Amino acid sequence: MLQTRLRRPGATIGSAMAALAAGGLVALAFAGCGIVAPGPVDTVGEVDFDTPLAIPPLAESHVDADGTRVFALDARAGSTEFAPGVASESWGFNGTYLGPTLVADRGEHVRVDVTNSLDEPTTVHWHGMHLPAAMDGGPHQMVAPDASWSPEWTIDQPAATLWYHPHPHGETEAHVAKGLAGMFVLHDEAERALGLPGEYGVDDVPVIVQDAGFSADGAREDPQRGYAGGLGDEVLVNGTRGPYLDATTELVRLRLLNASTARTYAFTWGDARPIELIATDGGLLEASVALDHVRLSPGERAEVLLRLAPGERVVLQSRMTAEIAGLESVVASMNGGADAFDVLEVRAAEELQPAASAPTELASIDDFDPAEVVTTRRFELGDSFEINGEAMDMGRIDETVTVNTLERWIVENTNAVPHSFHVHDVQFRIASIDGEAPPAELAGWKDTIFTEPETTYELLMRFDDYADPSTPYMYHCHLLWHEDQGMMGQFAVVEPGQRATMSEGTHHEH
Ligand SMILES: [Cu+2]
Repeated sequence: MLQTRLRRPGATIGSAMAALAAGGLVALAFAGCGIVAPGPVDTVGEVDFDTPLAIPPLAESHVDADGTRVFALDARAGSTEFAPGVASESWGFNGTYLGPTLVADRGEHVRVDVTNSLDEPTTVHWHGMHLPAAMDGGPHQMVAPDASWSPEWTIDQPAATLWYHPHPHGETEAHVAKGLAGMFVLHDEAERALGLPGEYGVDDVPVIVQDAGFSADGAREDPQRGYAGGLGDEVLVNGTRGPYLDATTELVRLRLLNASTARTYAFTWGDARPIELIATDGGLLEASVALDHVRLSPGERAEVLLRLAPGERVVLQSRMTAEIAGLESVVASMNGGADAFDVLEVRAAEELQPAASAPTELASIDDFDPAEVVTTRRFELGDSFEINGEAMDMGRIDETVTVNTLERWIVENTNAVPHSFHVHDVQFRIASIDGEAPPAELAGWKDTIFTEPETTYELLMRFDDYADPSTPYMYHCHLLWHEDQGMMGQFAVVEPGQRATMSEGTHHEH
């Protein structure tokens, strides 16, 4: 538990605006938004690590007569004791905070019976999943209070760490911040054959990282806000404050998910050992990469391996710098870009189960052939909550994609602060960043990227199937406040020659 002396000093609107002005940026776009920029936070060495890491339960499922694996998720309100004896209002799936981990195999047909026990509408979006638009859980698949929704699809993508969270237009930040999020793990035969750590909660551990604000007595409170949105001055893992993980094996696989609404992390080990990255958003890399840090913006995932010696303690930290944050230093210091956190302590047992060495080759990833690109599109993330100069309009299809084609999406952040870019339905590859090949940690399958200021990203993605002219998928900034403000657009996948047919008033309400 953090000590109260770590409360961040109150910053003022004046200092926030001074910081923004000093950066010579976004003043017009972000002024008037009530920004009270948070001051720098450093909890390194100050976290007691006195609480066992909560492991989200595995979601129960049954297999129907037709072979469909059926899960059930119920979005509900409740209260959670983030500090013993201090109840805070929270939301969760099948519980009071976060949700169970769904696990499925490639090739399985799955259905999730979603019920909404909240007193307001929400949705459940399957982030990173390749599936029909009508099953995607975006803002057109609203689930009314007391209503239910049962999307089903066939898992048809490599083993990966995906997740689920609400996506109601204008309310996503609030719904996620209250606790509606969970992990969705996919396995396949190729991944199993590698013999990577795979015992859930033992040597294959979900690490859902979220920042939060707390009052001195331990009740949750709304965090201060920077340009990206709310930035809490503490970090929770799986909803646990001050968490430690007892490890019993020589090799541990951590599935890092940044489920924060606004904060970007730079994960490192406290003893400065390299962080061994094996997978990104959409699955395994071709080979592991040893890194100084793993940067994850909201929505991104990373699987990392940790090799342990008997009895040692290793602390997962986040040490952000202005350079990693893509911010000028004065702006970084007021927007989480200079923050350092103790995140999770891993405690190795005195005797550890031996582990085979991890294979050097993890997956074979075929490159897309740029010569096969049929359509090139451009997306400008400008100095407002807009993409290509337009805010999200539920009744407007922005892009129409022909099914079974390869596309090139050029995403240019022309702003002086970072954004991010998430595409539904597909996993993409980064072909280039400002004309250069991406670093190894960005060379695999991605569905969400951190877009640095004044930087251009060339993405290649293939739309294999699921044409539906009447139901769009989303692309958007995954800083949830920005998304809620309208930094989002819609694309429909259609058959050759077909036109997207959705128009205002034809939303699929359930
Ligand atoms: Cu943004």
